[in-house]
Amino acid sequence: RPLGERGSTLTNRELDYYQGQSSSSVVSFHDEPLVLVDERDQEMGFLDKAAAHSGQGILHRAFSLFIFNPQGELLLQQRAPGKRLWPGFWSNTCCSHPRRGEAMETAIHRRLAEELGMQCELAFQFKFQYQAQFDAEGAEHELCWVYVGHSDALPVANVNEISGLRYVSPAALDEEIAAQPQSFTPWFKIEWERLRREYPHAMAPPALLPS
Ligand code: DMA
Ligand code: MN
Repeated sequence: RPLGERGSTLTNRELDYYQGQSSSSVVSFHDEPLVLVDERDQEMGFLDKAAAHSGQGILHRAFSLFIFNPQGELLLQQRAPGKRLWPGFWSNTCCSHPRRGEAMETAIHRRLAEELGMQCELAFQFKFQYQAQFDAEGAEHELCWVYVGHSDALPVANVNEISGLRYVSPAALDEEIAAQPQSFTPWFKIEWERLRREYPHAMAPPALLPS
């Protein structure tokens, strides 16, 4: 199957095969200026990424993307070994932060292209605040906006960010999280539970995919 062809029958085996085509451009930087916010998501200032994630973390604006294929399966990513926080953990399709002066709408599409080589319409669902400690020196502390998209496009992983990709059905994912909670990132488990409970219609595949 040529790269770029829409693959509604894409299997996890094909997904692995095509990762041979992965990109390796550097897309994350410790000195990216992130947006600090208060509990109501009002901008409070700016701080570089390393400082915003050190110690217990300083509340900043972030996003999490969930992309489903036409079978209603979620595309999961495994975080690359070089990630400072939660390397090797399985997580939602894509996560990152808008930078100083960057609109959220711009940031989500930028990062999806940088990490997965994908373009996809994304629908905002909800935002929430959480703090999660990774180790003594680092944590996430975010006001995170959650988006859902539907696509059968072939993802091509950026190897600096992603070490594995796979599709999983919602029911199988529920079981896996219950059996192996330590394999998944903390924000992903919170977001997944809420999407399952409150946003089932958003996860269901649309009758016709936009072309
Ligand atoms: C940060 O994700 C955002 C969330 C929601 C945890 P990340 O660590 O993958 O982002 P980046 O690589 O930009 O630091
Ligand atoms: Mn963060």
